Amino acid sequence: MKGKTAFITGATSGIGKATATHFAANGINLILCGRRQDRLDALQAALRRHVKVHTLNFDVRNKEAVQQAIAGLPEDFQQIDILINNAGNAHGLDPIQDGSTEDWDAMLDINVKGLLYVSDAIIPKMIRANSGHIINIGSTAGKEVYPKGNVYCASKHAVDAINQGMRLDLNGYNIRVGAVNPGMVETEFSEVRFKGDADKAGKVYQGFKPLQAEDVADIIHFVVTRPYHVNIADLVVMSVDQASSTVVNKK
Ligand code: NDP
Ligand code: 8X3
Repeated sequence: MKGKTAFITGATSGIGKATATHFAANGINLILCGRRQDRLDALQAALRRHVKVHTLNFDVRNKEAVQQAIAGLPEDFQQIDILINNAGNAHGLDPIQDGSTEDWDAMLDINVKGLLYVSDAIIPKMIRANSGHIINIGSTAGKEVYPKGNVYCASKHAVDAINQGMRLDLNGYNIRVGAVNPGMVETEFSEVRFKGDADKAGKVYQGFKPLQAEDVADIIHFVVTRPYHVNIADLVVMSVDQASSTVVNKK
């Protein structure tokens, strides 16, 4: 993998940032994406002593911005060997009858359509190269539905379906496609879900040992470093304290 290039969406925080850091330590060049430029700059400054790093600032909901950013990549970063479709979040945790249509739009536009826009711009490059690896970050929320999870779970079930669809349609092009589906990971995820309410967000991870972003990054690195003929198609990972979306051994 040393010397290959990875394109990571949602690299400014959590799983994406930890994956970027892990990849850099292992010699993988990086295209880091997100909307918070200060964080992209700080990460680039920290990692460029190890590998080549390019940053792209776009909102995955903006199809034209996604296309322009990827079309304008400098020569050195034109070949993308690994795509980590990671950008995403939950917005709200409400019964369907009380849900906000703005939250629903955000989750479907970012987690589903944004993932598709980025993939649409990168898959042709991989087909031309007859090589590539796409990792879609799903969730246990894409494997089961939990109370009040409604639309977030729907968005992650869509990621599960898209992952399977990509693998079927790209069969024959020598492109690996797989999903990594984590359970609860202690990142900024719950702060976003609860719209900045740090107390509420903190409580989600109290009383048990949740996964850390670095745990997931380590697994993603394992997935990309298997021999090329080995494609990890679908992987679910949870804390030892978690058995399902609703069964968590909290003290
Ligand atoms: P974080 O909130 O820590 O990170 C989310 C990342 O997504 C940020 O880098 C953010 O960057 C980016 N992002 C969000 N919205 C947009 C947008 N509209 N355009 C571009 N980038 C965007 O959460 P996690 O690291 O936990 O989440 C990463 C992925 O993992 C998500 O897909 C999430 O659903 C999934 N996941 C998380 C779990 C958890 O418990 N934490 C468990 C299972 C899956 P910026 O704001 O700078 O744009
Ligand atoms: C994030 C994990 O349990 O909040 O995908 O859905 S959960």
